[in-house]
Amino acid sequence: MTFSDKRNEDFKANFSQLDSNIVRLDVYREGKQPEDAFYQLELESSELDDEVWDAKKENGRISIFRNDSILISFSGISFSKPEWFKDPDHDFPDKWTTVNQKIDPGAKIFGFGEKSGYLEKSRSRYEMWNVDPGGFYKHNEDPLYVSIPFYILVSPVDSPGPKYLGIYLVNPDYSQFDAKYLSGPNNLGMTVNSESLTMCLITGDSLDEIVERYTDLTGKPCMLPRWALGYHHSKYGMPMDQEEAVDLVEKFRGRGIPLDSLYLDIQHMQDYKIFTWDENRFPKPSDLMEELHEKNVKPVTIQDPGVKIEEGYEVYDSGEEKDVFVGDEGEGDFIGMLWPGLSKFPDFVREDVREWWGEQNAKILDLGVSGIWNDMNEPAVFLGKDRFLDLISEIYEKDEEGDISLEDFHELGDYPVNATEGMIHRDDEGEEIPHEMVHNLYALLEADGTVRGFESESPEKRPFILTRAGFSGIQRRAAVWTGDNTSTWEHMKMSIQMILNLGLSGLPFSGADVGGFDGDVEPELLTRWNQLGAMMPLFRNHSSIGTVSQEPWSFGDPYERIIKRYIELRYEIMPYLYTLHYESHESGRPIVRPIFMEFPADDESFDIDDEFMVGDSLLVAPVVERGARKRRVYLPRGEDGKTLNWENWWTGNVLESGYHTVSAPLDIMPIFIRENSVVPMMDPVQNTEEDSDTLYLRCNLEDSAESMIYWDDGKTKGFEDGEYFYGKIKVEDDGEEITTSIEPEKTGFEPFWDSIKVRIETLGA
Ligand code: MIG
Repeated sequence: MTFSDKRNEDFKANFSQLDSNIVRLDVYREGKQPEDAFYQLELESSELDDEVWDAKKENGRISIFRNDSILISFSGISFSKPEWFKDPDHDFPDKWTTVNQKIDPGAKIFGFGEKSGYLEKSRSRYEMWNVDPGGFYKHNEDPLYVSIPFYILVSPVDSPGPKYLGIYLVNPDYSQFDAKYLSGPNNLGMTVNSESLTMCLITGDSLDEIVERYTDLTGKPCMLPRWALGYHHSKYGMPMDQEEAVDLVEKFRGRGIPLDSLYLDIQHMQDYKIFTWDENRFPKPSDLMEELHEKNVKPVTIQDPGVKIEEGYEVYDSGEEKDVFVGDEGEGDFIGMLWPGLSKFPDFVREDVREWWGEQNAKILDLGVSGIWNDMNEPAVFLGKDRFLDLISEIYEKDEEGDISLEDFHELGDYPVNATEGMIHRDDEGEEIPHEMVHNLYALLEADGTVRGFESESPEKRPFILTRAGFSGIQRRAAVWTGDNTSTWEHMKMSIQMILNLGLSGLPFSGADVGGFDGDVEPELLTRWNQLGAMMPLFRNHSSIGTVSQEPWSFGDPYERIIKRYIELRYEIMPYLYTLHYESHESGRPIVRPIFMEFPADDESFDIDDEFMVGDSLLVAPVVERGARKRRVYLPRGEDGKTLNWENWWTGNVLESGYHTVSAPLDIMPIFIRENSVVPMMDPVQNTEEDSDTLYLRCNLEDSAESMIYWDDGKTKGFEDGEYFYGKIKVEDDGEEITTSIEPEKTGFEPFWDSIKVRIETLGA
């Protein structure tokens, strides 16, 4: 159904349907029907089914109805920048499409991917443009590394529209969202740097359904190897050489602290040249890889996109030969400054370049590297040609004036880290594509190339890619970490809100640098952050060069003992976490969820932003305040306000729904098990290669509890051919005895356990 308005710049607004739950809206100029967004998606839509949908134009508004009730209405359609627009840091071509949506005054907004700031996203403005904020970011700093133009409106119960509505702006172009209501009360404005705009409106009866459908569109999260869920250790500048790498791992093993992965940051390269090893410090990389594998530790190496310009350097030479690099608006290839100095950037837009990137990755994977860490892929460029020439002329001018000072130099040195101006791409047909159209897709396309490397090295193995930048759909290829945070309590708390919103944005596997990246961590913060990290999908300790060492043992006891205990806990609940990971791969649903996602009938739960659920059984209330030895906890109510019993994980004490102040000495992060729940567990192994022979069932049992359990070989793609175990655990207490059973749904793999033990007793800290 198409609407037009001759007075208003001849716009056309066309509604079509993807299915009975998703409508597509295209806004464009007469005669300029938009094509599907580049690379992203093919959205096959058809005429609206008038049994389900209806659309109307009244008083300058266009509204869409589903089963006779209004979904949402739009106004203010224009092909210019809106008044509320905030000038971005980058120059964009002057082509804009703007739309306002009327939203319920009481609506809450969630999603928007990787945004710092509060869990609820209204009263703020968001930009979608992948950048390196440089150094570290602050509360509400925007934009950041990842762009996901998707959000969910949750309306009050008495609102005329649906309770949940997902809105996905399909354009990967730069966009800005006004959730501050600058465009008018209860108007959520959206403007995009394009001649047309395509969005999908996703309906559903629950947040779960909305996220599932959003990932039906943009892709399901990849199934990672099991070691991805283990404890990962990383530090920029460490290990500095081969011996230190082995030594570090031996310290973990010697202290009995579980470890699954060790990261090698840029210091492992020769002069920061990607896919190389420093000759003196890492002379025998394949020996090192072998040694790490013998100790069941998976090496992950960092790879930035910038390729150093240096004849004789294999990666550069072969890139030149195949003409893989991004072009420059002027002539030749774009040249920018990155870690290795003047560099060129692969043009991942092209299929053959992604293939070439895959080959480079395959070589390093062949050597024994297990995972690839894609950093700087917004892409970050320290200094582009334009800025460089500016700098030179500024220096000349000042010099001619004869008064160039040290301060001047400092000012000149304050250059941007996102100097992508001038980049120009080519598609597979050789057509030029302005950088602005593909900027937000750069990391996603890079990941596509990286995956090819894994596939050619070993088609059977599941890839592990950790990426800093991304766009909607990155969940298909990679895990995300939330970039450069700081070793502060504020950042630890903020990470919860970021990770929860990432999960609501179709990206279930993410994590923050545990302990904080920038600055010196204090022992108490490191301890509290490891407690929190143990419950997050990605559990990686990472910090910057020149900051205090933040290994689990860095501050001795009691910190080491406590951190160790929580890393062990991580391994104990691995069967639970791995099951959640598998389910998130199948459905797109998050692993860690805001309280209200599990308890939407409980209004109070929407105000809770410092607790979260892991799956549907565990409520985690991390301590995010320095010096706190107790904390206030909200335990939500069930359907129809039903009071639930929540069991304290550590003491076995039962508390009812409502607010409580619970004790949280340094060794306790409050965790509660939901009434009638069972958490499948195993022994606290030292890494995911080790097995436990017992399946423990930790229960909070009134009468009966159920949980699913998934297990497979943890490494291969055999699960795609049915080589996995999936079943329903049931524990029942009829007042006399407790019985357990597992009803298998799939038995294509023999799971780890020989025996099953019910744990109802207190575990103790
Ligand atoms: O310009 O590789 O976010 O995790 O340790 C800094 C060094 C480059 C930024 C990443 C960080 C990594 C660091 N990198």
